[in-house]
Amino acid sequence: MTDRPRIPTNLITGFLGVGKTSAIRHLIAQKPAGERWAVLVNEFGEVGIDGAIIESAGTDSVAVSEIAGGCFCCSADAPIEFSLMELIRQTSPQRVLIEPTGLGHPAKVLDTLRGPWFRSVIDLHATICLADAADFDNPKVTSVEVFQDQLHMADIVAVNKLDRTDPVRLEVFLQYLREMFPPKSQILTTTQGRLDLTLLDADISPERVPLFPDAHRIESTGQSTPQLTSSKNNISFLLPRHPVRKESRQGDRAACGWLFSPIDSFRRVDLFELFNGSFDVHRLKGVFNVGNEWLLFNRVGGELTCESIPYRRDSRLEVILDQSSFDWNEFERLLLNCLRTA
Ligand SMILES: Nc1nc2c(ncn2[C@@H]2O[C@H](COP(=O)(O)OP(=O)(O)O)[C@@H](O)[C@H]2O)c(=O)[nH]1
Ligand SMILES: [Mg+2]
Repeated sequence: MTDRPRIPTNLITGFLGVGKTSAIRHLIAQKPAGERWAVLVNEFGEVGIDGAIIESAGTDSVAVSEIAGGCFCCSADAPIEFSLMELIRQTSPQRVLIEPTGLGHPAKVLDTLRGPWFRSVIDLHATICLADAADFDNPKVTSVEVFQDQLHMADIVAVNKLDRTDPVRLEVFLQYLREMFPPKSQILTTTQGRLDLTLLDADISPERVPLFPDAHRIESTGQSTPQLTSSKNNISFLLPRHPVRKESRQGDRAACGWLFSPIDSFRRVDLFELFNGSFDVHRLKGVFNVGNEWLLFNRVGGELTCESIPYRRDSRLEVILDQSSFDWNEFERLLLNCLRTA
């Protein structure tokens, strides 16, 4: 592998729900014909959704791998080295994009990419942080050291969700970004993660060091270590109406995911009602068979959106809360109530 040209690689960072996956989908849509790309996605919850979303957006020339069940920045046995090397070995990509979890600290990943495993394989390009000006107004988010370091370690900050950003708040946030040191290579605004392909190869300097290198370091929670999931693996274990449930917890956040048989079909109105409920969701995402089509649900804070998606493998849901415990049994009962009767 060492005699090949090093592979341009970008980290696409940002807090929960800011638009990282949307940005990757948009970048994939601009991929030059004939180029092979690989995308490595890390998910906080045990049931990965982003891999499915990105796979649906791509073509055969985009390989997607997903590490679910914890951040690769803070888990003792996080297999980023193995999984990324394997992805590169199997697919010989001409570009690699990496989406860490919204709770992920970029420092360890950047160190790994610059370290002995990848130095001769990867050519580290711009780290692009998506950000939401509303988060900058939310003390629950601004107090998170990982959030601060995601901004601090980015070469480029793209302030997303401009369509629902108050202009005064936006200006305050932009001013903060302009005053950061070392200065950003670029600061831009966008919606729906629309990043221009040229950003991936933008000039970057200098090498940035974290403000909080110990934020989000290894925690021993007793939870399982991250799994390299190919969502393709799960189907044979899924019986209709008997979902597999995977709970996890990190610090003061609880997460839970479900996998349903592809045969299970849900009533969309009931899903809308359940997902719009008044529980303290930080992030909810899922893909569901609703009979005549499959839908991708996305909730960030109180905002729920839904779109059609070509993914067909299984229905799956991941919920991340801003609280450490929750009655998941009751939530699962309500979820099962959304199933159509056979
Ligand atoms: N209103 C609005 N919603 C957006 C924008 N960009 C992304 N979203 C939505 O925000 C949610 C989270 O986006 P996603 O890309 O999955 O964020 P990620 O968690 O950072 O990967 C999805 O429902 C997106 O459709 C935007 O510019 N404006
Ligand atoms: Mg994502």
